[in-house]
Amino acid sequence: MTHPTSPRRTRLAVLLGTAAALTATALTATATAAAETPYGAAATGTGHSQHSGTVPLTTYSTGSAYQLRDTTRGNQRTLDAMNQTGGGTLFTDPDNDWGGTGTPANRQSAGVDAHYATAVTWDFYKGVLGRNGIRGDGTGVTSRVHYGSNYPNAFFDPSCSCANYGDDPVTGKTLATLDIVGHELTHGVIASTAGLGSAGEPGGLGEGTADILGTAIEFFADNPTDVGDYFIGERVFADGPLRRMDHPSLDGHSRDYWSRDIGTLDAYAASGPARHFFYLLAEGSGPKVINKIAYDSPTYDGSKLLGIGQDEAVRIWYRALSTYMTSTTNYARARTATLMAAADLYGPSSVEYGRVAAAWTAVNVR
Ligand SMILES: [Ca+2]
Ligand SMILES: [Ca+2]
Repeated sequence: MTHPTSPRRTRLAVLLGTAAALTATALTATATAAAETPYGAAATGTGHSQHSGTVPLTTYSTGSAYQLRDTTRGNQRTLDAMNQTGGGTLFTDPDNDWGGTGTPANRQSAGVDAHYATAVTWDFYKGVLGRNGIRGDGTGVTSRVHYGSNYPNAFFDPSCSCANYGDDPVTGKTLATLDIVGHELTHGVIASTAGLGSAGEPGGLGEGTADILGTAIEFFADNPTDVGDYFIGERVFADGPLRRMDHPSLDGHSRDYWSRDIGTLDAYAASGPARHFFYLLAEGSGPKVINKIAYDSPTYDGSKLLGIGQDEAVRIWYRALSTYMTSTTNYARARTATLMAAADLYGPSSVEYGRVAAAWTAVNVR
């Protein structure tokens, strides 16, 4: 259990992209425009990441060097923020082999994590959900790693489609893991779809949505080093994952079930029932081992639930988000939105429809 005044609690309260963080930082997406050249071509490099092992990277050859720039996915670029909170320098490399354990190669390794996970996120949204980029218009994301100094946090700025990742001062690791990158970029998807507010129940649903899709992206990557799990940020911090989905309150902060006061809590605590709903819908209640990790998900009323699988649960949540949710959607309306989405996708008499209703009831949203 986490003590309320521990450093970890402070981190929870600010972690992963609040509206205040977004407005506090004006990023310049054009910082590296001068580094680009019209005469290069896409290339495939090799990245040595901090969190995901050795991974392929789509890079860009200028003819004399390589850049962390992906012209096959909306010109996504990855920059070194050089421990500042503005500007940044596009990562370049002479031989297209990136990262590693040495210095300065280790600075590149954080860029590898971000560039890789941002490409996976693009492929997930396009391949699984038919969405063309975070904004839906084919434009890519600008990522910046080594943001700030001793900044164990990350955030997304929709105004420039820019994602920023700091480094944890304890472990020295970048925050740009598959699930955190997926979480941050999903804040961009939310901004382009439902536009869920940042406070109250809509704020909780926004953070829940980011954790749900971030987790789906981690599973989608099928990476043997960072295997899929229902934890958020499990690879970064010395004291374990930030949040979990099967039993949210085990982080010492989140709520497992809806209650009348939930809209008065911070958005991370208030996101607990959304995460828990998704886990129950996907995997069901009670003990279960997934990728060698043991879970045991409880229900509000002691009901025993069967899951429909993560793939269908993701499709239902995304359709609800992109079709029925709005800036003011609360938990009761999220239940309605997901039921409408389940009816659209699988029919109003489907097994899926019934299990959506049961999973909401199991987190006390009736
Ligand atoms: Ca993992
Ligand atoms: Ca995870």
